[in-house]
Amino acid sequence: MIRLHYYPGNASMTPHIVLRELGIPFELQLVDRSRMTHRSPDYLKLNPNGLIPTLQDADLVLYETAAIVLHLVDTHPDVPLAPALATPARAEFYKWLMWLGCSVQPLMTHYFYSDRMVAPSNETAAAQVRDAAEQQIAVLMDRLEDHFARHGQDWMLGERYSALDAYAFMLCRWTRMMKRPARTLPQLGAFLQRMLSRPAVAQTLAAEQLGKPFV
Ligand SMILES: N[C@@H](CCC(=O)N[C@@H](CS)C(=O)NCC(=O)O)C(=O)O
Repeated sequence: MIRLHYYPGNASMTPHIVLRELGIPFELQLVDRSRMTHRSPDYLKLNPNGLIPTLQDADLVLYETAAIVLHLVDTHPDVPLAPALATPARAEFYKWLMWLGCSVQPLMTHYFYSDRMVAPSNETAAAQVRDAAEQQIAVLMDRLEDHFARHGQDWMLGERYSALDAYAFMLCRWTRMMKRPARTLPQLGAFLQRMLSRPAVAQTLAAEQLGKPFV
């Protein structure tokens, strides 16, 4: 059975939502960050980066959120969470997946782990990194807002829901304590509400025992 190593609210939320959207059996394995389990020898054997998530699918051990998403959608084509291979729509899917994973998510890392980006104990520099990351995240949230405004549809790819929406939901959710949360933007606010009304998302939040505010 597929096993997802997760921690509540972490990057594991995207594959968690995708697994529930697929409606396939899987088990959740908590990586207890409060006990530094993600740096334990056993976990490092699965994911030498010591990061969450990791997915086990039979003998396959996979890390990196975007790679896990692609593996899940490719192995379950009966539930189309991505456009067909070698189509323009699939190329758009790749573009947005990489944009979320390679452009937005690393800025989140700078924001949440700003102390790691500077010399040890340099709190002033860490605050500057955090503020700069927050400003750049706001610019990218505006870009996402514009994307929705331009196509005027419900989901990242327009009319059709895809795994991208789970990824965008998670990253928008991470802005909820920032000065200008994604939920305050008209298009993204409505998108987040649409996501919250999906059973797979509600089940994910409940299973991860997350409280309000959800977004
Ligand atoms: N590029 C990785 C990043 C994963 C990542 O940064 N995970 C965070 C949680 S959201 C983590 O494990 N942090 C623990 C740490 O950095 O010590 C991915 O997408 O899987």
